[in-house]
Amino acid sequence: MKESLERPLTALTGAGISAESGVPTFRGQAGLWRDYSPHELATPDAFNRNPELVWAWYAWRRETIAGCRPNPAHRTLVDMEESLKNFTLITQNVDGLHQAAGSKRVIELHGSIWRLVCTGCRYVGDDKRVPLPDLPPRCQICGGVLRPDVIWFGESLRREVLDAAWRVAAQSKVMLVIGTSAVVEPAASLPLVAQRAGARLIEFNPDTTPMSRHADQVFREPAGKALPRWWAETRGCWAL
Ligand code: BJW
Ligand code: ZN
Repeated sequence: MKESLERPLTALTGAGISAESGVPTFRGQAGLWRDYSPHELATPDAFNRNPELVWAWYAWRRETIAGCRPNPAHRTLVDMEESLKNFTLITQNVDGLHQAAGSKRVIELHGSIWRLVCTGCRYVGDDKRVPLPDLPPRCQICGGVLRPDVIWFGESLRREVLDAAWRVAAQSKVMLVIGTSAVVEPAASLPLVAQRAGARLIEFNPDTTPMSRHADQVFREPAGKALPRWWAETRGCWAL
């Protein structure tokens, strides 16, 4: 009997899942934080001090991401969503590549680089233009400075987004932890929440992370290779 039929499967993704698409990760040898300081670019203070500098960095990243396409790991998660009754994708990524691949239900913990929010009137809207005509971009309603709708260090995640992710984690029976260094809180706690509630953890990451010692199974390979293979081998065990 397929005992796992109705068991909720959850995936938590990080920057590593987009690495094979050409999107730089944050940490590690080729990571963004090697050449750029998070304190100068990814905090509300940094933005208040120097919005031009922060926007130059985000404009460059938007341009880079715009030239990237989803890879087999993103597409495998689309197949999981389309095939399974009970699958949830939680991502820390702001690049939109899960949606570009075709994932419809994505919990975006850290927001989206393709959405802007006004620091004046709080207007929020999608803006996928690359390049943006003016930097920093301005709000059409109040003239205030727009910022990327992402979560910076020291900022709280949206309450409803975090609650949803926490709930899903606590109900998971298997959580796939894919391409994250698992050091940024509160995202890094989600696999442990799942495990404490009885879930099996499966990590897909070429490198060791603080999550590795908790994982029940580890694939030390690029996600674009290991995830499609894992899914091809196990999809028959899940309710389709
Ligand atoms: C591959 C691969 C391949 C390569 N296949 N894999 C509790 C304890 C300690 C600190 C804190 C805490 N609570 C809060 C904090 C502070 C802070 C924090 O966690 N700091 C730690 C770093 C120490 N957290 C926060 O500030 C958060 N807010 C918060 O908690 O609010 C409440 C609060 C506030 C203040 C004080 C206390 C509480 C907000 C965190 C926001 C993170 N923002 C960023 C930027 C988003 C916008 C943007 O993109 O511009 O989010 S930082 C950056 O890190 C980004 C990512 O989403 C996030 C996680 O990174 P990720 O995805 O794991 O990427 P990498 O690069 O780290 O790892 C890539 C991995 O892929 C590696 O392992 C590779 O090996 C692997 N890989 N190729 C598979 N082919
Ligand atoms: Zn405004």
